[in-house]
Amino acid sequence: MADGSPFSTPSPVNRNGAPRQDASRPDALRHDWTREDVQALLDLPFPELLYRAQTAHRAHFDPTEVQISTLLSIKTGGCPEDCAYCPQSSRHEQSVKAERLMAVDRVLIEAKRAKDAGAARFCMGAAWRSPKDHDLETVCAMIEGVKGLGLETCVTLGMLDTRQAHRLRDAGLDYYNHNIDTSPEYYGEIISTRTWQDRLDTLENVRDAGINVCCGGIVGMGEGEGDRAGMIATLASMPKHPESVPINLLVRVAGTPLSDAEDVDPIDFVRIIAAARITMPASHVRLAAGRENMNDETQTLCFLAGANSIFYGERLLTTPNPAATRDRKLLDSLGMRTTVVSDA
Ligand code: SAM
Ligand code: DTB
Ligand code: SF4
Repeated sequence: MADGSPFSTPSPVNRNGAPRQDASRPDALRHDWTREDVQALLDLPFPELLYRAQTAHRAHFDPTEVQISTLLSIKTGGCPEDCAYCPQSSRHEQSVKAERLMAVDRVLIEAKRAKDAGAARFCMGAAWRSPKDHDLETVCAMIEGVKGLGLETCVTLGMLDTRQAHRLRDAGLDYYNHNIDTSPEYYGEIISTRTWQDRLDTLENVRDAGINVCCGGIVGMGEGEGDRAGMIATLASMPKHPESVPINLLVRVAGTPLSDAEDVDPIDFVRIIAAARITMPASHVRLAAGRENMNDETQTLCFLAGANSIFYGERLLTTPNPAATRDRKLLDSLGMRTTVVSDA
């Protein structure tokens, strides 16, 4: 019987080989995405891929709305890990100057500034392999203070054990960011001082403590297309999808081993955003680092492919991000708005 006849059983894949969405349950979340499934999405004709991504996006979100988060590096540089992309590793020939953990009152001044500029979430990053107990107490005081301003909180502090995850939960932490960065197969090419399993263990500790998970990765580190599919499949087959999925375009920093990494084709980057949106339809997909080197047209395609979150403000952790005025102008020109923050 010809495909498409009302009497035929629908094939589990469409004519391009991509898995079909179950039309009777358009909102159902799948947790069994394989690398091949994701590759089939990446291989779709671009208009088909974007249509699928927009359909998934609209089933869960208002496509004109963008969540905005502001980043602050609360402990910069001097990190003992050797992540090849990162300017904060002390193992690279050149790295940013190591600083001490910021004082709580200085962090709160920055958080208030971010709130006044319209951020909904304040994300604090520390260049640690894992936090020491007395530093964790200071971070907990930051979390309590930032929440008191009416902002959502996110921290990224490296590896956590169960006890540390519970301590952060008790301080009221909303999100923990811990990226898988790439595929399991490529991980060892990028980082040698910890394992893929270390990463998964921390994610499990965070999840079990009841904290929302922010987990994504980086595109542009010399990985193959299969690694990109493997990264998205890993995220999308977690028992619960990360609530936030940051997709970073590598920021190439002089002195890091990846300073000369090849350019990423912008359309390939948009395809990754679309695959994240289709496979994790109810999650916020963040167009994260790398926007400073992206034109407005590519960013617009990312929004059309389902990105609904950005980092907002002149700095990421140690590198520049587009000026707030440029972002406002872009969002205004697209008729898009940012998620409103309620007052504390
Ligand atoms: N030290 C902690 C850790 O790695 O878990 C937290 C801070 S670390 C800077 C947070 C994330 O920033 C990394 O996992 C990586 O995904 C991202 N990142 C770091 N350097 C980057 C770069 N040059 N370009 C894009 N993303 C980067
Ligand atoms: C994420 O996925 N990207 C952010 C945040 N989580 C912590 C960090 C981007 C860092 C880019 C390089 C820098 O500014 O140092
Ligand atoms: Fe350290 Fe995090 Fe940078 Fe890796 S990504 S070197 S763990 S700060």
